Amino acid sequence: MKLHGFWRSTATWRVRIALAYKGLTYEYVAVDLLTGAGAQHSPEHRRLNPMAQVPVLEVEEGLYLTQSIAILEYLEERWPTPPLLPRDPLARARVRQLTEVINAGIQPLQNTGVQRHVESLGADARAWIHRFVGPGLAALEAMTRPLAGRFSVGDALSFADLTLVPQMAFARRFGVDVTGLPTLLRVEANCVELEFFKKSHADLQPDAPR
Ligand SMILES: N[C@@H](CCC(=O)N[C@@H](CS)C(=O)NCC(=O)O)C(=O)O
Repeated sequence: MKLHGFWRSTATWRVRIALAYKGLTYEYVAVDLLTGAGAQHSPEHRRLNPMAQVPVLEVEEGLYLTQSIAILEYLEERWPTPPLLPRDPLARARVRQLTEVINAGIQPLQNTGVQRHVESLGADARAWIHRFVGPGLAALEAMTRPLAGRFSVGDALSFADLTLVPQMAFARRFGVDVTGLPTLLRVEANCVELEFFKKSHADLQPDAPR
């Protein structure tokens, strides 16, 4: 497999953790989102993903999957062990609920293209990010509190944790106050001590600045 991504892209980071957790090897293709107009807009990349975003997982020669959560679902169905979804239907739905708070409710409002557009309108992209990421994480904290054990939903690792860890890193990068989120901080701490989270960290990727 080949993962087309960018070191600090939170959506790419989710997929990296899943691949590492499941022990799957892959080739990494760096897509530089920042230099010039961004390599995500090149005709070559748009052919893989007309949304001009990362990640893209090339599952077989010439077969491309986009949308990080669809990719996680694919990896889970094709390599179910070790699992990233609980067996119980309600617990599975809870995992997806928390995952979508970030995937649909927070991340789309903060991505590079949105930041650039907000700036082009003469507004403050950082203030924009604070407006959506702070309250989004506060809502996630309230929803996670009654469900969490060692991880976001009970004691088993799931998609919800794979979306949480990169999102918390993003929040800190932009100075969003995360100190009032005790459940999310506890779950994050339990995740980041694990080896596959450590090796998936943005700063350790080949295209991260040294
Ligand atoms: N829903 C998509 C979101 C992908 C996304 O927003 N990727 C960002 C990086 S985290 C991106 O490629 N941004 C480039 C841009 O906005 O120009 C997914 O989960 O894969």
